[in-house]
Amino acid sequence: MGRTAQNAVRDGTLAGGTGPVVVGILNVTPDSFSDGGDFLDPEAAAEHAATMLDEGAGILDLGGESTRPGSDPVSQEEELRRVIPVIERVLTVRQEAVISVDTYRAGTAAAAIEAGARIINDVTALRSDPRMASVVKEAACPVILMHMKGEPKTMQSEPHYEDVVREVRDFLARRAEYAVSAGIGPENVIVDPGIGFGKNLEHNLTLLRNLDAIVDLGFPVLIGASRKTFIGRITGVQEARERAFGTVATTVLAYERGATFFRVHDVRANREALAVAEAVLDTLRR
Ligand code: HH2
Repeated sequence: MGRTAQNAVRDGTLAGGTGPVVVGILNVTPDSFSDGGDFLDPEAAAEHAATMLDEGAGILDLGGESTRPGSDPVSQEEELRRVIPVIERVLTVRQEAVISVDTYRAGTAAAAIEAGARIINDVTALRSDPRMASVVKEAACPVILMHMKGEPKTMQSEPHYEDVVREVRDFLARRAEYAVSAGIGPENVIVDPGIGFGKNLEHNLTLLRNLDAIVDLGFPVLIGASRKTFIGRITGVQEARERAFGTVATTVLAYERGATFFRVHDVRANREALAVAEAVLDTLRR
């Protein structure tokens, strides 16, 4: 697929605008690393969703299971119990909301789509559940394919790569090829290098620095660096909620290198930074 291909995912119209898209994180979990327990109640979740939309989120990414390093999986029943009422509540309050669901289970994805979700964010890139590709194909919806080395329980214990950029790029190319061979439209594929998923500080920085190698695959790129540990390591900010400033640096640099989607907790800070970056770069891209 050429870099110039136009579609609703690539040009941002899926998210109600054009240009870079802020994906607001809505974790309906008791144990997420930076906002665990804040939005378990559908009412509180819907309120936070509305705030993020008002602040400029084009998409809301809703997750019912934490994938932070060391986390344990939950059952599908529990995941559904957390996620579905929130989708319903958010769409009651804001019919226009574009909701993505962060799940690697086909059953959860199907139920979420039925409830009104429009994007699937699979951090295992269609590797966990053999039925996931057909659920996405049937729904003809966009899917985010993320790179992860290992699994959340153990992925941060000394991850090793010969060449992190090449390995992540080749992995994403293979997973995109698999998705397309399973009948998913290439225009619905979004790729994500998986910042912090089986990567140490140097790996994360190398990937961000060389993001153009991932962008060159020809698919829209999503970056999820928000409040992650490596930002705390660099800035010395221990409290994850306080890492918005460092996160903004990753957003701007990734945007400059060609990423389109920015999965973040702090919507306003990232939206405003992107608006300024966009205005500056626009003079180059015209
Ligand atoms: N990061 C997290 C979860 N889902 N999905 C994509 N596509 N890319 C990411 O980088 C990504 C993701 C982890 O962050 P968070 O949701 O804040 O934490 P937790 O997994 O603890 O809920």
